[in-house]
Amino acid sequence: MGIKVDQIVLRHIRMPLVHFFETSFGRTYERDIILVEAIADGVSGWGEVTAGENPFYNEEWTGSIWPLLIGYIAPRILRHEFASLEDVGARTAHIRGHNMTRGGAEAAIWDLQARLNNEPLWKTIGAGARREISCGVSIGIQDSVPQLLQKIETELAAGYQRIKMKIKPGWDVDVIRQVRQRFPGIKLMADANSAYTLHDIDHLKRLDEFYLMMIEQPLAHDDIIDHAVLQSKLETPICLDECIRSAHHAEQAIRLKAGRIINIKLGRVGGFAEAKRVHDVCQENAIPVWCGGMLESGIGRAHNIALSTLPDFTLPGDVSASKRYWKRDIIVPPVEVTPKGAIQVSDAPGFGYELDTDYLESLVVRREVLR
Ligand code: OSB
Ligand code: MG
Repeated sequence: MGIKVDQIVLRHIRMPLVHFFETSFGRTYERDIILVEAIADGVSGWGEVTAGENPFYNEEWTGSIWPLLIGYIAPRILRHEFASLEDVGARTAHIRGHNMTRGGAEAAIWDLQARLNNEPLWKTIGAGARREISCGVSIGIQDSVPQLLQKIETELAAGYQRIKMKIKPGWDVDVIRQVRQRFPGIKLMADANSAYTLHDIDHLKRLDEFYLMMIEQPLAHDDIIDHAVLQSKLETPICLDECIRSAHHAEQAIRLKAGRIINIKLGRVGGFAEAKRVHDVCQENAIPVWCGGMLESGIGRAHNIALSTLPDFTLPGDVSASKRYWKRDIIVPPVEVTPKGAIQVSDAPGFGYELDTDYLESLVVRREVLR
């Protein structure tokens, strides 16, 4: 192969969420998303930068992405001869942090290569272990417990295979107890987004009675060592999200027994090549993985579906139907979930969906063409 990008178009789009989404670090009402279009020989590949509107999940946010793409990433990608897709991430690996921004550009080039090859992205990734992926949902912190119970009921009725609820101090043990009373048999897990410290060990141990599938990232966003201490005291498996930003981190976390499950997010680890390496490390060590989400538009969602067909993605992920987030998505058809809570994997070239170009353009608030 070998690939050379001759033009990059950046778009900043604004999309209102159907319902606000609340995590331990705050509420989101509408998404500001940066899309990367990478063009070679008149063919376009698409990437989505998965960072949020504020630097609260990690250091990246809408405002950091734009100048980094223009000033550092695009100049290193444009007209560079990449011998292999594996080399794309390496070209910007000297940039500290900002994996989601680097990953958005990297993913666009993987998608571009898939389209140049006229093959589905999952094939380019070397995945394709399954024809459909298992879906769970992530439910944000609600204004009241009855509201949460109602939401869970709706998602179960739609077929979703597991429920993840966001927790934070003041919205944890007592709320989970009520959820468990109402839904004793469901696959249930909790995501703390780094809201606790080791001082909360006794409090977190109280979660063991609810036989959760896992608790996700209870401690600091950049911590692995304290998670190992906590895991040795908890029966509930810990799943690591924020703190796994590379395959090396995954190796270290596994060696220290900091968790028993890893959530892989394409952007958080800087793109497809590193996501595959994280996957491989986990698979070699019998650590199951699942695909996390960042409230993506259809483009990021479609990338997540392709990634989720790697063999070690054995647990239901957070990749769910477009309509849970968007009244109208920028891809057609939108991502749909079967009554059994699965998404069928598309065999169409690239990320497998068409772009709704007119709608996409109507959402653009900023654009930059780089050559
Ligand atoms: O920690 O998984 C997370 C959304 C924004 C930031 C962090 C997280 C999330 C989610 C949503 O849980 C997952 C989704 O896209 O449905
Ligand atoms: Mg998480």
